Amino acid sequence: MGFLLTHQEKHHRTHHFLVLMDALISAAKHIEHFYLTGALKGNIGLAGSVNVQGEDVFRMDQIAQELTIHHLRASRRVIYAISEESEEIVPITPDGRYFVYFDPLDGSSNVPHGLPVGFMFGVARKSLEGEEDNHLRAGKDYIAAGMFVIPTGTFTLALKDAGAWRFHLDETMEFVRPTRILLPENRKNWELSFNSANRRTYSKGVQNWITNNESNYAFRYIGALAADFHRTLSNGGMFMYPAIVNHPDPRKNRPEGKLRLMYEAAVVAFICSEAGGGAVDESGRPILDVQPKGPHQRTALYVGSKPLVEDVTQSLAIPNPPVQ
Ligand code: FDP
Repeated sequence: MGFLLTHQEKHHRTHHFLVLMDALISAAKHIEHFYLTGALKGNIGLAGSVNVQGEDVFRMDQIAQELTIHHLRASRRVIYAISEESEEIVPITPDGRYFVYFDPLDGSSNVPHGLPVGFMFGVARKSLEGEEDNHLRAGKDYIAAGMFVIPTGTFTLALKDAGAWRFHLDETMEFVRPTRILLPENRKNWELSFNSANRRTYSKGVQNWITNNESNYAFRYIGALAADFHRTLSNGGMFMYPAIVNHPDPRKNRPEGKLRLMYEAAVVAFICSEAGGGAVDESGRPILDVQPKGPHQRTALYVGSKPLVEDVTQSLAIPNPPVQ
């Protein structure tokens, strides 16, 4: 909080954002606690329902959702929230100041194993001049975005035009020791991260790009965006979740991509941009420029070190070259 207070004072900003951040951090600490003790308390089983994306809901997902909404409500600073766990936009405080887009427990296949998951969020502010129409904001209009990697006690927060910062949880449950994150230019530790089982379902351009580049880099995939992207930020390289366009069963194609724009792709794109990197969708368009048409819109994602994102973008521009 000291870091944020200094930031707000330096930029002559109000205390409202601090109250909001306090709510998000409190929610994350509670989720962290429930996750750490989840296996013993029986919280990591299935809750027996499916969410708006048609996926199984784990009990932890519900706990994380309820905790987050509770803290956002208590802050009295949030007009409405969009959450992966709620089909409808969640109205919170009509005279609030911010919009919060979040996924309280991203990477749910890791939950039954107690392995890393993410609590990811983006924040936009209502228009302070003129009419507010409550439209869904594109990533370039977020004022902050962050991700807690649970239960590792790490928190990465990016503030508009003020950098990406990583914090660590100390023994008193405070996030301390902010370190500025800039993607390393030296390619020595760069990594590629994608679900390699899907590679033959990608566009031919992307398949060729992988064939031509994969031997230059280490490969890592944990299966939770926040955890995989955490490595990308530290080591450099690129995380990608391309569109699925060549599945042997065409019904399983996902030309629109898998990840959600507002609380997954735009969050990591915002953080990456503040760390000196880039992010594009399947058409090579910057993720931060994509204007959401709906709260749960999906997108393909290529995010990480600029030279790699720019390079793969060239392959995206080639519709369907022969596979090499
Ligand atoms: P999950 O479906 O397990 O919740 O969109 C969510 C996400 O995880 C990301 O966190 C992760 O990067 C990706 O999907 C994993 O998808 P695959 O299992 O298809 O690799």
